[in-house]
Amino acid sequence: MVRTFREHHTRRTELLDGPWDFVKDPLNIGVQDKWYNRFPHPSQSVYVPSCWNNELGLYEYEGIGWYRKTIHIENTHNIRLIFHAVLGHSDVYLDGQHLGYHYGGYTPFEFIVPSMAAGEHELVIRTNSTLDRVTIPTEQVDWFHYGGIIRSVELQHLPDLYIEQLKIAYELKGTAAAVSVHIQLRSFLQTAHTTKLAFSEGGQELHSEEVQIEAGQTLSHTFKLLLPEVRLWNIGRPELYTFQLRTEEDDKIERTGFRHIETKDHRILINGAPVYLKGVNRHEEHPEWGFAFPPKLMHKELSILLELGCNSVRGSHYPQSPYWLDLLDEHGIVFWSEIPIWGAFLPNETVSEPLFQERALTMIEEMIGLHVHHPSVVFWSVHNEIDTRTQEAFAFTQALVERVKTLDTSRLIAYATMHPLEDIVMPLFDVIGINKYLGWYEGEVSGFEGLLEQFHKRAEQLGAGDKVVLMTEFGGAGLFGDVGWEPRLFSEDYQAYIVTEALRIFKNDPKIGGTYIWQFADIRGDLKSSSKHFRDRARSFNNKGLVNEYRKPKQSFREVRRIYRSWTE
Ligand code: ADA
Repeated sequence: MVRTFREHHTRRTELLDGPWDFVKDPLNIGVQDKWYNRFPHPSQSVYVPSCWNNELGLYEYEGIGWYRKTIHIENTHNIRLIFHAVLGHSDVYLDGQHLGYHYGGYTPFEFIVPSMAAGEHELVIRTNSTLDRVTIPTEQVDWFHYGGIIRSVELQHLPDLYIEQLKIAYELKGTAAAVSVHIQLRSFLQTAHTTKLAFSEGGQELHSEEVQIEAGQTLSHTFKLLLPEVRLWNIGRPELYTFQLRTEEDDKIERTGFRHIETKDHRILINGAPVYLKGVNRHEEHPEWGFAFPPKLMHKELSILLELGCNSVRGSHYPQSPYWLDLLDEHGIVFWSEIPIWGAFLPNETVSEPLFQERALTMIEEMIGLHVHHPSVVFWSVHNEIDTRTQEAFAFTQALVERVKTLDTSRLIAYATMHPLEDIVMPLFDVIGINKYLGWYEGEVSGFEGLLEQFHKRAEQLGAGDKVVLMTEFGGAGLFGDVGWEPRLFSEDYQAYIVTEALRIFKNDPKIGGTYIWQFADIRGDLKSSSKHFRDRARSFNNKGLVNEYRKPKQSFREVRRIYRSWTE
């Protein structure tokens, strides 16, 4: 299951999850040797979705991997193949023909095959997880370089006239919602055709009309409706609406919620009321599954976050599973969504590279396309910790922010900076996120008071003094089980001390609108004996989790639970 609800009742869909043949290609000979025509022997069987690094013998493997699956089509049909997420570069082949290429990692891509003949077909995908200086993320990144097909592969049977897109936007006027429904229909027919459209919610038809579509064409069409009284989605009070669009032969279901987001007096307002965000940073990662995080564990993760008293999650550092966002929608938790530009060691020249920029813009489009209907998403974040002191970063940021604005103006545009006192990009945003590790990488945790004082002055000077400021990262490592009488570095005690002291300081600052602790759970790190980076990652893990990698609570978890639950604003 890819979502918590069905996206189609009429359209036939199936997941191609399960065992696929897999072979690694460390010498990059597969293309030359035409593995897409004849898959090599021997191969091993790997479960999809998964990361290959969770298989024995592939723990450290970064590079090219080929997958194969034989699919059976009962009757000749138009087929849509959706790859919900594949890490890195993907080339897809069907019966030896190249269907196309995609670069990314955490967003879907698809291919349409009209009139696919009945019988057996061979689907092959060549993936490459290698990171370099213009991939996103680049080779210097603080998480493990996993590879593989990390989310489901889906096969859909399309009728000759099918729904290609359904997009629901709205504006609230009090409790009335002015809804604008944008649809795209595509025809494989040889002649013009008229079809009846019906749009409904909860079994009640809201709109119907007939539309004509020319032979072989795509029709874009928008209709508007007014819902006189809607119940609003809010933190902890998640009202959701499930809309269905039907044609004579096809359907598409989208779920959304109605809420209004704005900022005022350094606070985020949801439906006019200020909220203080109590959050954590969450990687969608686990030692047994890597980034192919199973839905069952997401349910458990959600219970732990609710237990902690959180009302928000930062999806560090990439677009997370729609299933996870469905759960957040259903429980009224605010989500921060971002693309995987991880900049702490990003060379400044990289941000001016056209290929890097093009990839970033595509990732923004794909992230918004994927998550746009989720009411839980309040922030679109464009990068994390790039060198925002430079003109290159300013120009790049401007392009990213502009792209977000062309796609969605209903959310807040955000980023996270590690240079709060020198940053020049602040004025471009609605929300500034500060990442600082006082008490861990530098200084004492008490230094946050002085730092924030200076930051607010500087923001004022830059004309950004009225922005919402969130503490998007802070914390320190605590090795699970290492407790003692004194708070030593790397002990659970010291980690709990840093986090609680930082939370106290931030909550006393009226210009801070929320906190995201780094991080929810320990994650596997990118520690290499040959590299100068991440040398403090004991066990090859980033150990700053409030829970360890198996979601067992540390002392910091219990302290934060006490604090977050006591904050009632
Ligand atoms: C950065 C970064 C995180 C993580 C953290 C740390 O702020 O954004 O991904 O690497 O530092 O643990 O040092």
